[in-house]
Amino acid sequence: MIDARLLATWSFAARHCGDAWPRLAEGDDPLDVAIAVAAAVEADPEVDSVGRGGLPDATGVVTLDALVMRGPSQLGAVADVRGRLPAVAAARAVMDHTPHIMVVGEGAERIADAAGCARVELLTDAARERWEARQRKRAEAGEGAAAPEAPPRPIDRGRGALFDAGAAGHDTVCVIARGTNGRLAGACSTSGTPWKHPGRVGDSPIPGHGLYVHPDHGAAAATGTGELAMGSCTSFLCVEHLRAGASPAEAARLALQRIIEDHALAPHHQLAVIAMAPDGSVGAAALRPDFLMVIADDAGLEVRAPEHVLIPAD
Ligand code: SD4
Repeated sequence: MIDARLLATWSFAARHCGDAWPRLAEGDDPLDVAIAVAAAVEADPEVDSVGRGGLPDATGVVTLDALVMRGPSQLGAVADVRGRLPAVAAARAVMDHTPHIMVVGEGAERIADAAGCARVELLTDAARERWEARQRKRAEAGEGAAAPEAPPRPIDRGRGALFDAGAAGHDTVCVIARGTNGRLAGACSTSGTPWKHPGRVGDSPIPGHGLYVHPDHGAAAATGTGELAMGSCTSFLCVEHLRAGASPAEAARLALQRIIEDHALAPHHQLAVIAMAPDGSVGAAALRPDFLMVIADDAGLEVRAPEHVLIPAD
């Protein structure tokens, strides 16, 4: 009997992993289950950065990016999607119903409509109030209202929300699943960096950057400052370390060590990597503290810190 296991980023995924776990344990397709968890997080307005409830771009518009993947020839992604949920279902439709891997903007919204995604106002009152407060603050400070701004990093105290009231950060739900058939699959979804430039796309929907799955070598996903992962192909690199024989925690640490080597890090930069080997063993690493991961398996549901934190608390 092959052990099934679910692995996800941030404590806000715990309830949704718990809900989906019985399906995986009973033999459901791991991609279906990973997508179900990501879709549930997207729909949860208490999650302040993914899907409905996510913080908007500089112009007050929430846009979503998503990727689903079973392996190098089975994957689909969407980016810059407005007003549709779940974005992961649209990504699945790109995989299942088009010869392409990524579709963006209006084209992705058409695919979402054809896939039966709901038309939803993604900007909640709470997110709008935070955007308006940010606009006021910047106007008072005499800064251009739409100028780029470095967001504070997300802090996970295990209470669901990652950002103190008035602050803004960024994060993503990444889910990796191993089914009872031993197959791996992954799904990730994000509303990206708050106050991002309109049209900005991060690492999450890009294969090998925000998520990578190889059926023979393992799976990895990243959350945090997308621009770091995009410059160093973090998820792909992590899976390459798995392929070379590293444990999941060590593979994640090595992928983040490359980030430290490649980038001049700023205080708001954070990146965390979760990894699963083909045998179902899991591990994670984060550049900085305050990242939590979720594991659901036969032993129950666990929310815990990664094995490695490369840069100690300030
Ligand atoms: C991005 N990595 O768009 C994604 C989402 C995020 O922390 O901000 N994650 O950069």
